[in-house]
Amino acid sequence: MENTPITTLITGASSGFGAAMARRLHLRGHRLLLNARRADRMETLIRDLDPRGDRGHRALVFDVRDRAAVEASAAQIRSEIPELDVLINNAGLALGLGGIDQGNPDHWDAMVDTNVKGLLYVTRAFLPMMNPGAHILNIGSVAGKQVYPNGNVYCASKHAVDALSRAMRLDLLERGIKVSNIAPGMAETEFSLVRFEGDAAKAASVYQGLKPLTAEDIAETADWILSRPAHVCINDVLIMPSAQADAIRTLRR
Ligand code: NDP
Ligand code: 8X3
Repeated sequence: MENTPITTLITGASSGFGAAMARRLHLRGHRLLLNARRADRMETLIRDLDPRGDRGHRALVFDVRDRAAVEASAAQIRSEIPELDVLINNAGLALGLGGIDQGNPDHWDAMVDTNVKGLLYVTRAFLPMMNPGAHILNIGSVAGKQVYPNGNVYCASKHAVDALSRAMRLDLLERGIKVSNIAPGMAETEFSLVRFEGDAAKAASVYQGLKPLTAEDIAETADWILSRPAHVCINDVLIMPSAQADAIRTLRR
């Protein structure tokens, strides 16, 4: 049994996969650094997990698109905590679902800036705290394996995450840092609510007639990946609801 807890940074921890991973890894004894923009949600989560504050969980409130804020947070944490064992790049979003000729360039900026550039900023800023044996887990998507109609820029951003997971694995080999990628299919979180800008009926219709994945399914997968022995790296997991064959085909009853 190790004396010092595993220190894990999860981006996008105020909702969905990130919050579920936080709950699961708390039970595994990790010390959590939870990032998102909504501070209140993370404070509530931290209080629920560890009411007395014994574990030292921290909320790191920043927008992953804001490079200066990411770097300032990393510098602050580096002055307080000696090393980071696990980085989970999970923060991300889709905005809109429509043809490329109808696309909103503001949505494109938000997706590329969050899903791709945000992931890069966080990884670059926190890597100096990571030593041999550390682990980076990127949350990609089936949309990073296959494009689907009207998914254009979101799919492109997740293809970039898929490529970056492979590139990081090459570049960090000599530093002994593992890199894993989880590529989920449809999961019911706040993802579709965000995609359709608060339209709850439209968001619910995405999952109508089938049983989607849950955030807990992804947290369980992350936990399994992170708890493999030191000599084993799970490079990539494509995880789908049984009712979804690929990015395009679903069975609805
Ligand atoms: P949610 O909308 O429930 O959670 C997204 C999280 O990302 C929130 O905590 C949000 O926090 C955070 N986030 C968004 N933008 C930023 C930002 N600029 N800076 C910091 N944090 C940010 O969705 P999911 O849990 O489903 O999504 C998590 C990841 O999984 C995303 O990368 C998504 O693309 C991916 N994914 C989701 C699938 C699904 O079907 N649900 C399937 C495959 C992949 P806040 O708003 O407080 O900043
Ligand atoms: C989220 C899953 O199929 O909506 O990445 O793109 S999907």
